[in-house]
Amino acid sequence: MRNPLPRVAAIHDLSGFGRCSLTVVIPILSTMGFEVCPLPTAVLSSHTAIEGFQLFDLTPQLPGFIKHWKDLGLRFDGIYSGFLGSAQQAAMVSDFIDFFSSPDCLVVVDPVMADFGKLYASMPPEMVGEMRALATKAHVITPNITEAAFMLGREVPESMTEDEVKEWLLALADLGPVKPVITSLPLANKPGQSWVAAHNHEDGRFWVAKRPLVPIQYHGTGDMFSSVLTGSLLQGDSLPVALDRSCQFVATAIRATFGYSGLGHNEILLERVTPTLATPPESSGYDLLP
Ligand code: PXL
Repeated sequence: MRNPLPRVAAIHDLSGFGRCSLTVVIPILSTMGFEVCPLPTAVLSSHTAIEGFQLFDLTPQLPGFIKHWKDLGLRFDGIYSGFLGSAQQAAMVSDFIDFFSSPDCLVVVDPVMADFGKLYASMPPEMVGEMRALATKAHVITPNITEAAFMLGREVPESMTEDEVKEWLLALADLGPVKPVITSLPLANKPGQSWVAAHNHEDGRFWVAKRPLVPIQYHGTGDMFSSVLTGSLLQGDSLPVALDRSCQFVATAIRATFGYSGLGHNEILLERVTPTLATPPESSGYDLLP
């Protein structure tokens, strides 16, 4: 029997402050009409970019949690992983996917580990190889440009042409995922624009969505992007519509926040914009990359 409310296993950390992972994933997917079952990978006082963060790694607890879910006979329509508490967890998530996925289950791996050319503070270097291996199990992966470079063993580019973006997407698809997406693309000759691109290896097409750049970085926007993309694909949207909706949602959240003075990088006003996810998708614009 199908789950009357589609159910998603969300394998991410719980960070008390800083707008990321489960505190972003749950409200977004829940507003989009999904039951979210969190499998917490770690509990933190805040995300790891805030000095003094406290991290409690749940690696020893994961096998017991997963066994309980197996005993309960849970079935999932989506499996969506993100920040892992240790490199060993990647193999656990991989086994989780082998056990719980079915032909109709969408598997999304956000290989959260790095940004701006550097691994996050808690990330061991082995995480790169482990995330690359985990990505082979996913239908969709959503690395930012730094994570994509690390997974492919390449330098993080300062700028890229559209042809290079296509070649990177093909290289990511070669790792296994049929729909690779790259965010935070440094497009040459496109100052003032934020680009995300995707490839559907089934039909060979490449897609791009872009928005005017707002001159500020807020934490958690990558998690917002991947969560909306996951929800949109699970709702049955095409890849370019899902890309466009995710990009639009992040742009709306940034604009809703930027107009206030005094809000910091960790204070994006998510709840101000989550209700927009409950309405039918309104296309703002995507392009086919020729
Ligand atoms: O937003 C990605 C993310 C998720 N979880 C934790 C993080 C980060 C990025 O820094 O530190 C704990």
